[in-house]
This record gives sequence, C-alpha cells and structure tokens, in this order.
Amino acid sequence: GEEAYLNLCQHILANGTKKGDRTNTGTYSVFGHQMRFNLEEGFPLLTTKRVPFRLVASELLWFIKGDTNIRYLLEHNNNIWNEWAFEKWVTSSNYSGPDMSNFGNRSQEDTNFKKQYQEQMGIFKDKILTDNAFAKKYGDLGNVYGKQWRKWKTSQNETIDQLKDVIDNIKNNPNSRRHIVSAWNPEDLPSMALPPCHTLFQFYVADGKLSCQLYQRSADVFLGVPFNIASYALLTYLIAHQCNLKPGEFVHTLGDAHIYLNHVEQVKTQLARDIKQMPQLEINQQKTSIFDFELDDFKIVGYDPHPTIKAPIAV
Ligand code: THF
Repeated sequence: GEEAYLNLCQHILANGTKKGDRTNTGTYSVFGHQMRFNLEEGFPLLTTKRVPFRLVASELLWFIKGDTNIRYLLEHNNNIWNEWAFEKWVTSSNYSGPDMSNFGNRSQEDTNFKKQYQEQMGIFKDKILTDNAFAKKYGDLGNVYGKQWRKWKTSQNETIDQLKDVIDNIKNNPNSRRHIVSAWNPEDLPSMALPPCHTLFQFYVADGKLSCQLYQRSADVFLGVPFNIASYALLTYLIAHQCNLKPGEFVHTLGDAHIYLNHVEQVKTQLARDIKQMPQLEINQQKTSIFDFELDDFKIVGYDPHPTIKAPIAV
C-alpha cells in the first residue's frame, strides 16, 4: 500500500545516485524496484498528498479510446500532456512568437520568461480547442499509448487491438500467461513525442481475482508515480468489472526510479505526513464494457487526503 510508496521515496533519498538526465534537471536515482498494492483493501490513491483522480481518470479514458491528441484532454480540463505538444509547436517553422527554446527549465528560473511562456501556452491551448486543422497537426503526440494499445500497425498493414484482445483472452482463457499489452514499439519510437514510460503490462487471473503488473522503464517518483499507480489500479478495476472478476493486486515494477532535485523538499514534506484511510472506488454498474465508460461513471468515496504539494514538471 501507500507505505510501499513512501518507503521507495525514503530509499531513493537515502541511497539514490545523483544522476543527470535528458531534461537537465538532475535526479537521485535507483535502478530496479517493486511495489505491491492490494486492490481488495481499497483504491490506491495516495493520502499523504492530494492526487487529482479526475485527471488520472480522463487520461486513462483517453488511452482506452485510442486517442493521441491532447484536444480530448484539454476538453476535460486536463493539462498534464500540454508541454509535449507545445514543444512540437514552438520548434516548428509555423511558430513565429518569442523564442521558447528550453521553456521547461527557463520558466522556472526567469519570471519574465515565465509570463511569456504562459501567454504562448494559453494561445496554443486555445488554438487546439478551436482550430481543427491546427489541433490535428499540433495536438497530436504521435504514436503514443492510445495508438499502441488500440491500433498497433503490423508490417502487413493490419491493425492489432491489444486492449480488446487481452480482455477477450482474460475472459476466454483466464489461465493464460500471455495477457500482455506492450506500448513499446521499437519501429514507432522516432514518431512518438515521448517514448512510453509505462512500457508493458501483464494480467494474471487466480482465485476469481484479476491482478496486473506494470513494467515502467522510467519513473518520476514524486509527480508521475502517484498518477501511474492510480491509473493502472483503475484499469485493473475496469477490466475486472467487465470480466466478472474481483480486483486482486497491482504490482508496480520500476526501472530507473528517480526523484528530481527540484522535488526533494516536496518529498520530505510528504514523508513527514501520516497515512490516512484508503478511499474506495465506485463504478457505474449499468456499464459493462470498458469502451463505454465516461468520467461520471467513476466515483471516489472516503478520500480525505493531506493537501496538494506543488512541484514543477520536468520537460
Ligand atoms: N514527464 C515527467 N517528467 N514526469 C512524468 O511523470 C511524466 N508522465 C507523463 C509524461 N511525461 C512525464 C505526464 N504525466 C503531472 C502528473 C502526471 C503527468 C504530468 C504532470 C502533474 O503535474 N501533476 C500535478 C497536478 C497537475 C495539475 O493539477 O494540473 C500533481 O500535483 O500531481 C508520466 O506518465
């Protein structure tokens, strides 16, 4: 449960190697770690800080729809993927505003620049929401999760719906050891805004319960991991619901597990807090297919977390 997450934070601060990274932020990092969450006890939304479930759920529904364009996220007031689309826009030849190179780092160091950046981001979001052609060109993140889960292209130009197939197989052949969905498509990596962090997941059925294990190659432990835990827990609940199984365990296996240097104070604040009672997830029982769910079909009850802790995202 949540102790496993706090132990990981503690472990990285105590034993992590100081390591540079693609975003030039710097991290403390460990390699290879596993956490387990028993989904029978409740829904693993962290309580030592508020995790915005609405954003987790709309991102997961976006993956499930097979959508790769941030327009859907923006329509649901979800801004967590904006930076990666914005990057494509401001480095394109059609962009003629002020220089936005290295905006992620510069907006943290320079308040004047931050204002310019926020203004350009506002214009960008507005255009994505209102201009279809612009959204098509600059809102799309390329062959990211939604594409690989639902529309993996084969060399024969066929399409594989991995998510539908894995659900059918869980129903029809629960004992199978091949319940796998892979987002890691080597051929498509160059055409993704960001290679998938959650690379591959596997389901397992035993004693009427559905468990899920995720292999995550790169884990932003403070900002990303609380989302990733909740996201895969929700996915497991939904597929269990559709297959008439109970949710079992979520096993979270991490490759490079890191705390960004500009998240260390926030992590310490979080570690000083006491864990509260785990919330419960309620799913609209009228819906039976994972492909029909909407945001209002989920309800988190009994969630009374400690307050939000703000931190900058590394781009
Ligand atoms: N890049 C990095 N550096 N870390 C990541 O976790 C990450 N993701 C996705 C893609 N690239 C990544 C994006 N996921 C937040 C949470 C998840 C994200 C991106 C951002 C975030 O800022 N969460 C805030 C709330 C934000 C808000 O309210 O708008 C938080 O406090 O939790 C890994 O999947």
